[in-house]
Amino acid sequence: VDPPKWIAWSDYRELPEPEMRARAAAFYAEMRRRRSIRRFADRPVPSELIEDCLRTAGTAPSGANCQPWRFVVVTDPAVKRRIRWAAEAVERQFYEKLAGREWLDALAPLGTTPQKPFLETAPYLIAVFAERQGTGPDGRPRKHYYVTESVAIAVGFLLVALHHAGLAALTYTPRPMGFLGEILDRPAHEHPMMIVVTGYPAEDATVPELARKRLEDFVTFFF
Ligand code: IYR
Repeated sequence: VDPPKWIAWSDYRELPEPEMRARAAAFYAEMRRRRSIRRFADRPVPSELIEDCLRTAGTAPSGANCQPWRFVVVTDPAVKRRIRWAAEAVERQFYEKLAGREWLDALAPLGTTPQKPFLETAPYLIAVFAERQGTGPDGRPRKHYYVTESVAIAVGFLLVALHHAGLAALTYTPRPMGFLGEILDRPAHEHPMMIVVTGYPAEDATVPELARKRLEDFVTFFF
């Protein structure tokens, strides 16, 4: 392994403290407006927008910088239809058999059902896969580290980027999700993690009135 080349971090920009405070507050004000929605408009979204948001996702930190994420962007109506059919089949099983009373009770406030029309309505389905291993320069399998954490951070970046760009999104996780790799023809070492559904919200999109925890209820300042 070659020793790394170290360069000055010239991209870092220190800001005056008042500006830091203003930016932190403004960013929070923007992020608190984000919601998951389940009804999308079928209006088209420029692909450049999605590409830039995916570039942002690709700036996420990752274990040993393996960047073990793979995003498969789906717009083809026929493929979206296949994904919807497969997803609704596993959802019927989930709601009827797998979930159980406790889980269904926890989901009740979200009003979710086995029907997933958004998988066809939304212009973009971004299927997220985790590469359990990569390929080294010699073409041999190369181990990846902290794969789940790394991909989850990248998805977080993606959600922030989409919201910042003015799009709505939903993280969607049917279980089991093996059908996703089959439909999208992914290799076996890629583990399906979720589908990020994105586009404009439907005009009549509603969201449940949910409360977010207050800072004191999820942060401990340990001095
Ligand atoms: N995947 C199912 C159920 C579901 C589970 C959780 I945890 C949620 O936060 C939301 C839904 C569905 O999408 O209906």
